[in-house]
Amino acid sequence: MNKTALVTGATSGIGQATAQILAKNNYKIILCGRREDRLIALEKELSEFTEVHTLSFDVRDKKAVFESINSLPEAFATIDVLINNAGNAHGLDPIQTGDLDDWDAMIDINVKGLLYVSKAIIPQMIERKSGHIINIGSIAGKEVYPNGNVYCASKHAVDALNQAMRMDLNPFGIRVGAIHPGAVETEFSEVRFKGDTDRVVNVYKGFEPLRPEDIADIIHFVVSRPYHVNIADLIVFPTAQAAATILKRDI
Ligand code: NDP
Ligand code: 8X3
Repeated sequence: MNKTALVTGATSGIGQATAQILAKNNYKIILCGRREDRLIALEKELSEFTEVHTLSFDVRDKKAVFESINSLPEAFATIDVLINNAGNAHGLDPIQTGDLDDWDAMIDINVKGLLYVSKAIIPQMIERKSGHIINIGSIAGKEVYPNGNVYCASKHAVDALNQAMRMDLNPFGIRVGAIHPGAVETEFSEVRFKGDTDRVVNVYKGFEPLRPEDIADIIHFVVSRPYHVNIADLIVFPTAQAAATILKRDI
C-alpha cells in the first residue's frame, strides 16, 4: 500500500519540489496552500504519477485547518508523513522599526500554523502508533542575524517544537525530525522583500544557492529510511555558505 504524505506550502519552492519527488516515488499526496490555481495545476501535473488531493486553507485559520484536514476523503485520510513546510519571512528590519503586521504573519504562520496542522494530524498517528513528521526550520532557527529578529525567533520556535514533538511522541513510535536550510532560491525573498526585485536579486548574487529540489531530495531520503532510523536534525547550506551571514560571493 502506498504511503500518504501531506505537504503544507506545496504551491511553491521547497514544498512544491517535495510534492513532486514524493509523487514520483509512489506516495499519495495531499497538496496544501492558499493559491488554488497553483494547487490545481500541480494536482494535474502529479496525477500522472500518483493519487493527489488538494486542500486550500490558510494555516493561520484554526477552524479552516481542522475542517480541511477532517474533510479528507477516506483514500487520503490516513496520513503517514506530514511535511510542515508552509512559512515565510516578512520584512528584514531592525527590531525598533519592525512592522507589527509582519511580526504577526511570521508568528502566526511559521509557529502557530505549524502547531495547528500538527495538532490536526497527530491524534491519528498516535492511534496507529506510526507516522513521520518533518518540520522545515531554517539556519535562522539555529542562529540569529541582524534584522532577522522575529523571523529568527519564529524558526527558533520551530527548532524547539521539533525537539518537543520528538520527546512527547516518542512513546508512540512517531518519527520527528527537522531540516534547517540556508539560502534556497525560491519565492522566499520575494515575499520577505514584498516584491522589491533589486533586493531579491541581491540575496542570491555571486554564489550558487540551494535549489528547492536539493532540499526535496533530502526530505525524500529522510522519509525513505528504514523505520528504525530517524534523522532528527539537519542543517543544509549551499557550499558557498558557512553560517547565516557568511557567504562567499564572487562579485
Ligand atoms: P516559498 O515562498 O517559495 O513557499 C512558501 C510556501 O508557504 C508557499 O507554498 C505558500 O503557499 C505557503 N504559505 C505561506 N503562507 C501561508 C499561509 N498563511 N497558509 C498556508 N500556506 C502558506 O518559500 P520556501 O519554499 O523557501 O519556504 C518553505 C519553507 O522553507 C518556509 O518554512 C521557509 O521559512 C523555509 N526556509 C526557506 C529558506 C530559503 O532560503 N528559501 C531557507 C530556510 C528555510 P500559498 O502562498 O499558496 O499559501
Ligand atoms: C531562510 C534563510 O538566512 O534568510 O530561512 O534566514 S535566512
